[in-house]
Amino acid sequence: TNISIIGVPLPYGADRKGVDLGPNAIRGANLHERLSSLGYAIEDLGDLRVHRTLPPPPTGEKLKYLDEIVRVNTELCSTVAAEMGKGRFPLVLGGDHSIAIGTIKGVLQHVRRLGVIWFDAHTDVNTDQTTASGNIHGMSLAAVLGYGHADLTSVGGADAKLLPENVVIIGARSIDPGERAFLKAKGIKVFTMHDIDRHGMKQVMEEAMDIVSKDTDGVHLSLDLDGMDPWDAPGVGTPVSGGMSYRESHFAMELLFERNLLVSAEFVEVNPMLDQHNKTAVAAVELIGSAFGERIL
Ligand code: DIR
Ligand code: MN
Ligand code: MN
Ligand code: MN
Repeated sequence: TNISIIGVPLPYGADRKGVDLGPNAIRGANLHERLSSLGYAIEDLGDLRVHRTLPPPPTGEKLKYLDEIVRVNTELCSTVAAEMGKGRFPLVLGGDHSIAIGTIKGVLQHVRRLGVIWFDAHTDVNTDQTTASGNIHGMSLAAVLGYGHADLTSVGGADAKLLPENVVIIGARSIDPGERAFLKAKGIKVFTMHDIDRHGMKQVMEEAMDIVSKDTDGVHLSLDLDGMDPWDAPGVGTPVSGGMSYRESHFAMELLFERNLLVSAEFVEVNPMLDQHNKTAVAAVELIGSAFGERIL
């Protein structure tokens, strides 16, 4: 496999300074060395251009920084699609989780029937109708399913979308009321922290992988570092206690590699300004290592 690394230093979907520094923090934690030593040929395309400063949105805005988020995601979508067209594996580094819109829409241009594993403390299925924060990183999964503001759902073409039966969310523990209703209405499978406690990561991952690989031609991993416990990944904008442990998260990645399902992946929400000794970027690189075949022995 040839891997194309694409940095997306976008902070606007989280509306929090520092997450724009995520891609370089992840590179700085020896990402290239780690993947090279596993035998992959890597090309780092660098970072997409993102406007450095924008005027703050009016209070109560339901889609903060919409235009810039749509612009960057549209560019990301073309970049991801182009790399996949060359037979390469896109590895996208965030930036906030709104970039899942561009990544997934780009992947969908090549893999029409796509499964998605969404690793997150949250479920990111708000729309402009349900959001309390106005932060678009809480709306990205809804957008790629075809719900929400038309500017978001039409990135890379409105007809390409994910089907709810091909998506699983793992690690959720903070779900807004509107999101709960959405997940139920669409029948999206959510493995909450309660499910991981009850059944263990092995069973959860096996069920999850069965679901996302059924009638699909490839799986995308969208991994929000806040899915991990803040003890192991403190450098995130919206930490929620009681998350997946260091080992549980690793084990999930190891199981994913064994099934060889992935066609693309993204690691998002690393915020070095909120981190302790780059711990969260290091965790991201270690998870990437496991997802690409690293083993302890
Ligand atoms: C919350 C937080 N549900 C929102 N979402 C986050 O703003 O819509 N997603 N932090 O990762
Ligand atoms: Mn998220
Ligand atoms: Mn999250
Ligand atoms: Mn590892």
